[in-house]
Amino acid sequence: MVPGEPRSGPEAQPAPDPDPAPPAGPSEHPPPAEVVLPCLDEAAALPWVLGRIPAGWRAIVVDNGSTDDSGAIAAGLGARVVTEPRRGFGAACHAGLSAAEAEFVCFCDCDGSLDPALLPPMVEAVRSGAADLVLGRRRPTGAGAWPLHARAGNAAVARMLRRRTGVRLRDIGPMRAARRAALLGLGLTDRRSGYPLQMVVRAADAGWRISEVDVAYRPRSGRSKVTGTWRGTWTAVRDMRAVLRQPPAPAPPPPPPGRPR
Ligand SMILES: Nc1nc2c(ncn2[C@@H]2O[C@H](COP(=O)(O)OP(=O)(O)OP(=O)(O)O)[C@@H](O)[C@H]2O)c(=O)[nH]1
Ligand SMILES: [Mg+2]
Repeated sequence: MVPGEPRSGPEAQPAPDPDPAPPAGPSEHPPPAEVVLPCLDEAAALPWVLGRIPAGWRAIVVDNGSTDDSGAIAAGLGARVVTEPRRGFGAACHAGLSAAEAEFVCFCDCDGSLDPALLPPMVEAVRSGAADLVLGRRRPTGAGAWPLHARAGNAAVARMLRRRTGVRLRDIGPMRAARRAALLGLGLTDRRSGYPLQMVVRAADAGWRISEVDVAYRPRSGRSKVTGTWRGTWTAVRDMRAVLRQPPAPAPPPPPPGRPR
């Protein structure tokens, strides 16, 4: 069992620590799991998101050029902050993965739409060998959490993924868990909106077992950047199409070690 329980309830808003610990560097004893949180101007959501990181785990907030003090706020709340000046969701996610040290790495959006407290069972599924990659299937908690055009686009991508790889997923969501070394072995190259899809495609090509679990999807805090804007949606669709056009990697890396055969 991977330890980890939420430190606070959904309504809790932990106050910034007045005397925060210095950001953690390379550790002799890394935590059992780390949560990579790509972050572009998410000051409003950070207190809740970081308050929901399971106890004993570490948050890696990847500051992707924020101008709202997100990096300082995250550090003040005890997160490890990694700075990635190159814009793009994939650039931020990959900087976090590259900086991570734990055996298990999770990804979660940093806008308050997804609850990191739901991650421990996902990691446990990987640890136990039940799956190699676990995705959170987003279940909107109400109107406004997930605009219709974004849901339709996502469903279309899921259908294309199935045609391309045979893998049946109902959502290509951003919340995930897998082994760090195995993720690095996928050699992901996309640094924009195609990153999450490329991860699934390459994992499928490599014979990973991919599963999904339901996770609540709430209206984000702060200003929408992707699904709430035409430009963001268009860019995401273009990036994902480019990923699906890529031929399978010639010699896919073997499935992650340590799983029962
Ligand atoms: N869009 C975008 N998000 C980034 C970037 N770098 C980091 N992020 C973070 O990536 C996460 C996902 O981005 P979101 O803007 O929530 O994308 P989305 O959920 O598809 O759409 P909205 O919530 O409607 O904006 C958030 O935590 C962002 O702060 C970037 O360059 N672009
Ligand atoms: Mg969002």
